[in-house]
Amino acid sequence: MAIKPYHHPAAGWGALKYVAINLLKERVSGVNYKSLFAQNQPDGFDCPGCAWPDREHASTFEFCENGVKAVAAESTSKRVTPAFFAAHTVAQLLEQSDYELEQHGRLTHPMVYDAATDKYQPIAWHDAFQCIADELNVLDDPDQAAFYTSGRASNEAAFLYQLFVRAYGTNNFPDCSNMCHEATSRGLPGTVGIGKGTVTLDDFEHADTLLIFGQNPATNHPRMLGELRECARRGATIVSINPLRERGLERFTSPQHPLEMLTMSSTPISSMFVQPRLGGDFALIKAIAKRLLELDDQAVLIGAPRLLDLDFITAHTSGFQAFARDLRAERWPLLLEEAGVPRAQIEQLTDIYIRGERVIATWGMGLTQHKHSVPTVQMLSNLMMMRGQIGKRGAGLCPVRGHSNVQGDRTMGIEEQPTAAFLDRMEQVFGFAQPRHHGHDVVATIAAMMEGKVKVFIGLGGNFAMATPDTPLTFKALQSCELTVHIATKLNRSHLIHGRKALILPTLGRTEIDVQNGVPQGVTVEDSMSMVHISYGLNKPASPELLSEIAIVSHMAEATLGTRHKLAWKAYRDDYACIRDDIEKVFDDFYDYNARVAKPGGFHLKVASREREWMTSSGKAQFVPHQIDLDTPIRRARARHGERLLVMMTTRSHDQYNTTIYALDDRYRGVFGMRRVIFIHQQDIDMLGMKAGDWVDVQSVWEDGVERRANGFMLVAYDIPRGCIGAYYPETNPLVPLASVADGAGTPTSKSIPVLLMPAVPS
Ligand SMILES: Nc1nc2c(c(=O)[nH]1)N[C@H]1C(S)=C(S)[C@@H](COP(=O)(O)OP(=O)(O)OC[C@H]3O[C@@H](n4cnc5c(=O)[nH]c(N)nc54)[C@H](O)[C@@H]3O)O[C@H]1N2
Ligand SMILES: Nc1nc2c(c(=O)[nH]1)N[C@H]1C(S)=C(S)[C@@H](COP(=O)(O)OP(=O)(O)OC[C@H]3O[C@@H](n4cnc5c(=O)[nH]c(N)nc54)[C@H](O)[C@@H]3O)O[C@H]1N2
Ligand SMILES: [Mo]
Repeated sequence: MAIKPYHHPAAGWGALKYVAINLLKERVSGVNYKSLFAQNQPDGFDCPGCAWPDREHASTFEFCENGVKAVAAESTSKRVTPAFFAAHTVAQLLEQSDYELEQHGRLTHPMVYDAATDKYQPIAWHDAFQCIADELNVLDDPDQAAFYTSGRASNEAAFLYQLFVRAYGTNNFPDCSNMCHEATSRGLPGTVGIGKGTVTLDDFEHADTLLIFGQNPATNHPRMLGELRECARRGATIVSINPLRERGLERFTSPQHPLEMLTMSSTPISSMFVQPRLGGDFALIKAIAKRLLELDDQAVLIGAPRLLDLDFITAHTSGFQAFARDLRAERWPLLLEEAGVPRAQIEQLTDIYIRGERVIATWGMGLTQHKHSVPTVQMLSNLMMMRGQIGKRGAGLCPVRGHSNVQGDRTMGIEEQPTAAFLDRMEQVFGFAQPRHHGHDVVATIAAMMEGKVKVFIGLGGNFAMATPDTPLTFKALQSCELTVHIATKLNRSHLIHGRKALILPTLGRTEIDVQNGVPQGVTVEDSMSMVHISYGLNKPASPELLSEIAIVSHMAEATLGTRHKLAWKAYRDDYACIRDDIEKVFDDFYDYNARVAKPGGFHLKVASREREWMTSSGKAQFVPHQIDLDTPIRRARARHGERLLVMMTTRSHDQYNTTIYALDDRYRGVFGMRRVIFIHQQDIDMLGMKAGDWVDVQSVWEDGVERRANGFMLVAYDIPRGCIGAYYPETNPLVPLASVADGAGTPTSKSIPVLLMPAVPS
């Protein structure tokens, strides 16, 4: 265990060394090395690492540490076999850490829980499907079941899953997106009409200014750094807006550029770092908008060129007057206090924004996991609309998604609030009535389980128990279910926190060859920039028993629905092209689907806002004013506890993929061999009367009388604003109250939890 500040550029030799030492030699002796080079190639597989797109002409291997880790984790030679389960009770497995559970390797056989022995035992696939069907068919109401999706599921699997679930009769589709970019998906339709980003990679080649909000790309989207490198070398201005000064956004050595590697040189990435308080982005963005309006007023007075893009505002938007009125009325002191950024820096940032002819704003979890995330995303679109920075080359909105197909899953109908138009179309194509009332998202699903209203949980991938908030409560919720089912590649804690009956159904990963009827099948995904492409696995499946997600979903559907609906489940699983044929019938934008994905690079799905078509009720892009919320749980908690009240963000370390812990280091933040740390300002450590290296317990401050604690974290002095602290997820999820969600999106507020720190009680 050590804390050693990192002074090198991101990526470079550090990344190569990690891969060489930790992965290739020791952990994944069985990996098909070829597969590491086939990621994101026209004839290879889509990297399961993240949703950052690839250059269409990707023909050379792009080295990405994240991608290598994801592929290696899936290609491990270790196996979780029936013998493994026979040797461990569930109670014994629960003693192991998430890191240890991950290390056991790939699941090989369908397993069913046996309460008498507290062990999982093998079950025949047919019996597993029958068990699911029996449980689903005895429920009083289809709404008593919930169907979770994690964002690795392919378009085809997701489409079949929603078809099955809607035929069964519910819209209960909690998905990982509910915890991720939901604020983007709910916020953007109100301003620009569609909940997706407006840029493609081509725009990165033309942008002169990039604003990076709340993202840590060196860890989470390393290939994005390659794009930022090119932008920086062209002279574009890159501003990093993040309470943490992320080392990975300072300098970057590109593994793609041998000279840079050999000379150990690097490219500076961000030219300016702005460090708002946690959740301060809303006020910061609004402050920039206000400053811009003030400068435009001055320009009018002196007869200088206008700073607002009046042509755009007039031709394309509605609501500007009301928005401007609200900006003028907003108080500077409140904006400054809330943003936590000095006025001089806000002015500097406004100047940078105004100088930009072509500006891209990107954002990640730093914007989307707060109470006011929907207003924040909308304020950012307002700001971009003021200067017409949407729907032109080199400019636009760029939410950077996480899971490699999380955007595609939503496109395919994994949506607890489906539109009437979509359901009408489903009804037309498939000829049966669709459930019309909205279903449960993640948080509502947990609440419904607690109330006994959801009794069956089926998870298509993911790790529901660990990814969700309020861990002890979520555990109880899952344990109160009649049946829990997990379709998974690797063992995780969700499989151990089970209902009265429980199944683990092992499936093929994206890197594996999926042969149906003697023909290798491809599946398609949509990346963060709406490019749809096909992916073919290359590795031998981890076990001959594995079924593809598509096969599992179609068998569950057949067993459950019987002859109730005439759906072509067998044809779908025999030839995935048949699924795409039906997807095309439901979504016009997928015309000629099979032909178009067969082309290298695939195709771009139309995003109306990118073309300045506004799918809002007014038919125009909409300015939406928002005020600072003065009555929040955090403000109330601060009123009670004063400066001892700290706001905590939960984030990812370098060596984890969401709930999967690959290793215990966070290289760029200088943390080695440990995860239970708290990043905190030195003056806050002093304020607490403690020292860096001291151990603390954390307690959240919420208003329901429930004690939420996470114990045993070491204080690490860090460059983070006062009053704000950071720690890793999922260890800190017990601190996130289930009811603490983003207004209008339901996303757990994982980046702003009011907490108190106290000296650790030795256990
Ligand atoms: N290696 C790896 N890759 C991944 C993942 C992984 O776990 N590991 N996860 C995938 C998934 S599902 C996702 S969604 C993405 C997540 O990728 P990111 O969006 O980068 O998510 P986080 O690591 O949670 O970090 C968010 C960043 O936001 C900053 N931040 C926190 N609060 C605030 C705030 O209030 N304002 C601002 N401006 N910044 C803030 C943090 O300091 C941190 O730098 O990555 C994907 N890729
Ligand atoms: N406190 C806090 N909580 C958070 C976040 C945060 O920043 N802070 N981030 C949130 C975000 S952005 C997200 S996206 C969620 C992530 O939530 P999830 O998507 O539910 O979690 P993952 O850890 O990505 O899921 C990993 C598991 O998926 C399974 N798996 C992997 N590949 C495949 C596959 O190809 N098929 C199938 N069927 N299974 C597979 C493996 O069994 C693995 O153990 O967590 C959220 N939770
Ligand atoms: Mo995510």
